[in-house]
Amino acid sequence: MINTHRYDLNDRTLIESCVQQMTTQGVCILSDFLTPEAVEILRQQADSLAPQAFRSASRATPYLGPANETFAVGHPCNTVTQSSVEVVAYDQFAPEDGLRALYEWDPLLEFIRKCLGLTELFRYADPFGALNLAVMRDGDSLGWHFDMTDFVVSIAIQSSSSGGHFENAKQIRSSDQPNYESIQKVLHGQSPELIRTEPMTPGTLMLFNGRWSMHRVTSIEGDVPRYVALLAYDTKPGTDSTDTLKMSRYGRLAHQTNGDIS
Ligand SMILES: O=C(O)CCC(=O)C(=O)O
Repeated sequence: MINTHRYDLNDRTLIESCVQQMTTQGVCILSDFLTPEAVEILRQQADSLAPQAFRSASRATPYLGPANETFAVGHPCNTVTQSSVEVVAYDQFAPEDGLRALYEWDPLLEFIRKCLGLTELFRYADPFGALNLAVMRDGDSLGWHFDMTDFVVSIAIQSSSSGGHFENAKQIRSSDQPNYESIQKVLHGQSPELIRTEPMTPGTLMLFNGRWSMHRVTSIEGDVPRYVALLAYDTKPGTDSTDTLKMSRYGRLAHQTNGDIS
């Protein structure tokens, strides 16, 4: 599935360049990471999986919480944006589905670990959240937000006919600089110079640190759904998400059988 003519997963120069991009830019785009044949297979499988996706909608600040009205009107902590998306959860993929095979393939895990400059990396232990297919249809969008995690790995599978752009206000804040002023300008459309559109063409693998870079997906237009795979990892083994997050994103909880989480 991987375009090994262009990307040798053991190539140290490639890995060093990814580490460098992640360190300096917080984003690393590997276009044509998958072969066109693989993208077509994944697209067809996504078409079959998409009807099972769970639809959710939310209104939240860029920090993913409710508006805090003790801040002035227009302040990022008091500004909510709308998001809506459908998600196919990890447990809804068949073992032979291409995306699942790719996610469970150890050399890819190793490659991503090295590109992130980490000594250890584990697949996420959330039975729903480890691998997601995000399906966005006409009118769907993801509002400006920061992620709660240091990195996200995504693979673009299908673009919508129009809209659905991944916009990024790159490294707009840092651990010691909340930079509310610039964030407010981006939120209110007053700083287009701070925004770039990441080229998420089908087959692209993107490594992204969304903790410091505010990002969104612009409104989808047209009948062709946007498909993006989200591959989740953690630096610690056994990391799971909360029941609240599971209920809001997947509409259900993992059920208990024989004392085991399944
Ligand atoms: O769909 C995408 O490209 C980005 C997804 C995203 O930003 C998120 O799930 O937080």
